[in-house]
Amino acid sequence: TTPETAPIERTLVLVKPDGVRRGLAGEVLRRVEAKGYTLVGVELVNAKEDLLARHYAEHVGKDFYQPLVDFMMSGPILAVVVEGQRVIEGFRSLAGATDGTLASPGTIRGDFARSWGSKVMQNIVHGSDSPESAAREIALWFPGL
Ligand code: RTP
Ligand code: MG
Repeated sequence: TTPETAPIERTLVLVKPDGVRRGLAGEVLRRVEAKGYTLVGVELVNAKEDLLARHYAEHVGKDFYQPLVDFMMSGPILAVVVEGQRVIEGFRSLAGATDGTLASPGTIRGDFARSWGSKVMQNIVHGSDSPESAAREIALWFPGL
């Protein structure tokens, strides 16, 4: 019999400006590598508004959209392409729930993010939510990859 395999996926991980500011970029990469995923692209980016508008196209028009974009421009972002079997779901699981207050301890957000009021967006990391989002986002942040 042939060994059981799952297709290898790629996902886009962002360590958001709060994560970089707090010195958590290495901690995020450590958790990704400890889980067994592979780093295939890493870059520190000062994102411009047009890149963020395309990245967050699904949120344009929501009340948190402009504060979110302003937050994402408040400092450098570590953009990372991560590869592995089921890595899209796997990284979302490592990241935890969007709201850091509610995210389970043991997850990146649960261990490092608190949130209230306008700070809900400061949740350390982003991870693509589907294969379609991953392909779209990787093309935006790593046009050469
Ligand atoms: P992400 O895209 O960053 O991985 O997070 P997510 O899927 O868990 O959350 P999503 O719904 O896609 O929202 C994107 C980011 O917008 C900020 N946010 N603020 N009510 C609010 O103020 C609010 N809701 C969402 C968060 O930074 C969230 O990660
Ligand atoms: Mg999302």
